[in-house]
Amino acid sequence: MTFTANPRRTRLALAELAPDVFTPAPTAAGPAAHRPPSSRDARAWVAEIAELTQPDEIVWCDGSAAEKQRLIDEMVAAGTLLKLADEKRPNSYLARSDPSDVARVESRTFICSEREDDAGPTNNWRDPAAMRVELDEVFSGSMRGRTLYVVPFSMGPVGGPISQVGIEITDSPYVVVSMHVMTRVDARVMDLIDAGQQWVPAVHSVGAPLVDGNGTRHDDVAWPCNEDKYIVHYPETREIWSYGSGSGGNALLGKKCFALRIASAMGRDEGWLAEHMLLIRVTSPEQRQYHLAAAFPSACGKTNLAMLRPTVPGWKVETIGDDIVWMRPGPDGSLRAINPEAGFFGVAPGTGVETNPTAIETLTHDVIFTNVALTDDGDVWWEGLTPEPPAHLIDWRGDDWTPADGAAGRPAAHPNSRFTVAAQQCPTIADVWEDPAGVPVDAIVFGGRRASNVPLVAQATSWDHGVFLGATISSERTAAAEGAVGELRRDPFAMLPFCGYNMADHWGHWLEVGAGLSSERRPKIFGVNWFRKDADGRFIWPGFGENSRVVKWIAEQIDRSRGVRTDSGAVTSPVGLLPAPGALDLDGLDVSEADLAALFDVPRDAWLAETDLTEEFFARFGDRLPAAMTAQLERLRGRLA
Ligand code: GTP
Ligand code: SPV
Ligand code: MN
Repeated sequence: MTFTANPRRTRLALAELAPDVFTPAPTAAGPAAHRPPSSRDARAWVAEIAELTQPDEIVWCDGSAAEKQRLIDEMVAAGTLLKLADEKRPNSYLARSDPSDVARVESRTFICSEREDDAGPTNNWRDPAAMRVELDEVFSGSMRGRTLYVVPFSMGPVGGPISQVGIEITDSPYVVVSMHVMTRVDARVMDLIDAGQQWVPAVHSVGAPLVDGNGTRHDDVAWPCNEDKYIVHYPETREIWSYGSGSGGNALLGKKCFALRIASAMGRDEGWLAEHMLLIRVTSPEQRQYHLAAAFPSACGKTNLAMLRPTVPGWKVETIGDDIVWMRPGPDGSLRAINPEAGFFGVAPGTGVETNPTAIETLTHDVIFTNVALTDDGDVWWEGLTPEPPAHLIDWRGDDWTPADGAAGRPAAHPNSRFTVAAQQCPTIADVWEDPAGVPVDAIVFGGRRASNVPLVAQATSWDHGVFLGATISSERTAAAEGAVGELRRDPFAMLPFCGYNMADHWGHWLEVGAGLSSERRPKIFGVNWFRKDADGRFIWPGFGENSRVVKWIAEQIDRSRGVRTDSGAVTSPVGLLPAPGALDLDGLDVSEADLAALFDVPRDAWLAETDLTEEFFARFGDRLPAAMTAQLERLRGRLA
């Protein structure tokens, strides 16, 4: 393969893919420091990393089924994967991680921009030059005795106008196989890179060389990792370096590292958005279609809403994505969205026939499970899969487990145990899910896990108000990252751990992108909260399939904004528009008047107290805070007063 940069060839290929809807935006606007290193030589880079990490061999991956099976067979032989019973769960496997390597490590996630201010107060900033020196040391010889895999991948359909490409180098076959499922690993990516397309280099090592400094070879373990971890991003040069973890977002670098942290910085420079959102197509009984993108923090219900099975008769929801959405203004003034991923890395606990039957159907074959429990007949189990646990299990650590252990507070599956499965297997996947030009977004939804204060649903009164709703999300912490579960924290745009630049600039960028959309096609913005509790700690709203009632109201509000419906669907409140009496379809639902009132209660004193906390939070951003956010806060106070 020759290596000549020919950007024009790529441009033409991209435009051909979606000629009517989209012409690719020019790349590399902005200051020189932000210019992507599109001319970086991929093969020289691989050689350089191999020189640094000293693997035994280098394998270039092509994304083929044969390659995947070969790696799986090797991992089964090595004890990294356990094959599940074929008659129960064909072509499916269980991985048990090291007990210390079960979730994202936010405290070891770094944004290394030239200036600290560009990372902002919500990120761990490190000086890029100092970090490069540190990482050179850390990665030196880190792959001794192992194989270095070169994984060329595309986020979004290969060559699509909203898509991006990268190469992950990793010494973990579990990561390679997971990348096969979660991204498009494809040899054609090298053609795009050779043609001059910008690409993201991503280096990953589990940090467990098999040959030590003295040249002595050690046996491998089932889940190699290192106590010392680094998840490092250089947003300006679009580089990722990850060390010490084999787990999820720490190691599958196409996901949070690229598709959110690096892509958000690309989007800032190039006029688009990379968000922690699900994406669905909703169809009404009248066959009208709506596309919704919804941001919720980790383990707060994106997969559930992405696979929603409506309880409201005649309504249909189809899945496009469950974790990440890239959105670009289209030439018609709409905001067009794709799911850049190719699979789901979903939370297992709580996934059952009652809560998410679509996921259960998706998981019947060809799944990699991580840290769930093993049944005596070679299948998997986790809390919430069935109402009653089996009498005996092997838990996620590989130990015997009985329901008595569960009662004693030792779950059989880790709370952040996950399934990795191809999106194509989802029975509700939309036929447009791989459209390179994306779908036009009609509504953007922000949500969090809030036991109090935040109503079931509220509509923003303007784009700016919607950005304010996103900026002020707070949510109770979940097991998706290290930290105290249940503690309330600010999670603006559900992007707190994922924004690759100053969060206040992110809000400013949203304001700007919104202003550039046509007023008819600009999405409407909503806030939702499925998690409100009563005094006894019970969820007031039944949630799951019943969330379709809220989705229906959102769709009808879009109809109203377009003059398709002329009835009045909303009443004002200090925090936004709430469903007018009777406008939220509660037909056939057993919810008391008192509960309904509690779901929409906006307690004035508690909200005034929240505005004080918001003011404190906003103050952390100093003069980077957009004036529109302060104005929205003052207006909210005015409405509460
Ligand atoms: P990441 O993959 O970590 O980004 O998270 P996600 O947002 O996709 O998480 P997921 O959808 O898997 O969230 C699962 C958790 O949310 C489980 O604990 C579910 O029980 C809970 N959940 C989802 N929808 C609802 C709902 O409508 N009501 C209630 N009470 N819980 C819900
Ligand atoms: C999340 O934590 O938001 C996830 C899982 O989606 S991980 O990919 O591990 O970040
Ligand atoms: Mn996520």
